[in-house]
Amino acid sequence: MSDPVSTTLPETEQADKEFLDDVIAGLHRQPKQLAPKYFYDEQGSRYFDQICQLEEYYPYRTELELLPRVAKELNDYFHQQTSDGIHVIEFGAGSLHKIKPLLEHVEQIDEFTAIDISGAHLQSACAELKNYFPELTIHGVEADFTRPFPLKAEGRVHLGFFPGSTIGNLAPAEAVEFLANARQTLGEGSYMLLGVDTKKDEQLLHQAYNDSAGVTAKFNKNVLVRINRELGADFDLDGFRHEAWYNDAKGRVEMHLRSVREQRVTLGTQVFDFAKDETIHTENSYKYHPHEFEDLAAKAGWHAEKWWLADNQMFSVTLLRSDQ
Ligand code: AVI
Repeated sequence: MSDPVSTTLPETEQADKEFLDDVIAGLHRQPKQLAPKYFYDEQGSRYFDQICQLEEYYPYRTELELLPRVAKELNDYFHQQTSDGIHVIEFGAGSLHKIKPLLEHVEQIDEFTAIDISGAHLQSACAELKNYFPELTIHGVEADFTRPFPLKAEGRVHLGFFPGSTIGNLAPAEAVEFLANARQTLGEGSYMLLGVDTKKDEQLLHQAYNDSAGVTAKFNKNVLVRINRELGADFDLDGFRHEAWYNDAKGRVEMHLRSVREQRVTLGTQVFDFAKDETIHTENSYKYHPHEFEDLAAKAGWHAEKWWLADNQMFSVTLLRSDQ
């Protein structure tokens, strides 16, 4: 019998070229920007895991506390819908902590595919998950989860899983595109379960993205460390400061790296000039009321079947069903 933990490796060179092209294009834009997916090299994934353990960063633990209730109700729901086995596909899987309540409570799940951009991190997480659930067939796939992805298994019930409010890191139009692509990947009659951060008191949002231990600042700056190391740029790390604030009009937390002085950065033959106080916009984290999210998902052909709200209203989980 073959090992049920399998891996698909990407075209590394193509990924490097895309990283280079995106960084150059992003730093030539006005205002300058970098895509948040580039936070997640090995070190960046580690920083993110540390963020999830912080007292101030409520999304991780609030969702984790909510998921067992969601999973128990989902178990009843799926027993009413189908007698078939369920294949869960997690997009942007990271450390695979969130899937555990689903695997513990939804009895029909017999196969799990984890898709993540950070391959090394994913493999160790898949191996660890296998220790907890030895009967489960597990696939780890290193890929950009925002793109359509060919699923091998046909004729099964597919449940997409996208926890952590990672959908909030996409602009609304991109989120609709992602949900439409996911619908294409998962196929007709499929389902999707998403964790979505809610709108809330600005002060709580501010604290969550400006933690007192400075981990979020390291996470944010790590993208510059990565650009220096992998692309040979010469960013002076002390020349940039982490900043994050809630943009009420847009309903999102923005993260930026602010240049503390006038400076020049080079990357190969490319030259980027920074004015004092100019920023690189590194991340958006959109927050949605459940009904706002329902409307967004509808634009991608999904129907909101159920949603759950944490007791303190700080986080929501929505089950979508693909419209026939
Ligand atoms: C992964 N994502 C949902 C996190 C968020 O809250 O937007 C990333 C993060 N950025 C700063 N802290 C955490």
